[in-house]
Amino acid sequence: MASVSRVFAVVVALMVVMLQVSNATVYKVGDSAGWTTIGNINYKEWAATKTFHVGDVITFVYGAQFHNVLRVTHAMYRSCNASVPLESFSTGNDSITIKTKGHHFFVCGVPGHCQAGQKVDINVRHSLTSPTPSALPSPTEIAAKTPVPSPNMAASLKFVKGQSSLLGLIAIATLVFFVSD
Ligand SMILES: [Cu+2]
Repeated sequence: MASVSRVFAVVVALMVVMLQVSNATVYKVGDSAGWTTIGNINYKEWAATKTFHVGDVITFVYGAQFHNVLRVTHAMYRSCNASVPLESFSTGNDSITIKTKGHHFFVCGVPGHCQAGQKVDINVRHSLTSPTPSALPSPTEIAAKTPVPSPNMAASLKFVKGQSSLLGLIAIATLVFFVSD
């Protein structure tokens, strides 16, 4: 029984990870045009059609000899002053995972490019990982009600904590079903 529980705990943990991975969206900035000054791409318009979430990946594809990607503050974004960037990327194929809510400002640091419109504001309004403790019983409550069969099961319960409410609910429901079996 204990070994079966252990295997099941691992399966549930993997399931949660896979669900979370499948929820993350990869956005290529500028779509087929990429990160460029050619064609006067309106990156503000591009971003306005998207709903970004924490965990999504923003990809900048460009000729590394022509452009770069600098993460900057709002003030630097507005004034196109990229002299002290927060982060810089220059491979020509840069994937940046959005880890927090709010605005993420990026500009091209090549002189004149930001002024020409090569700048984008990634605004994350919602968060997939924000915990909603009131929406469902906490893992500790469930653990208190049912005997914990193995340390791994306890670890997986802890793992579930902090995931989105839906994923957490699925995992906890599955665990409860199994434990009460
Ligand atoms: Cu550029």
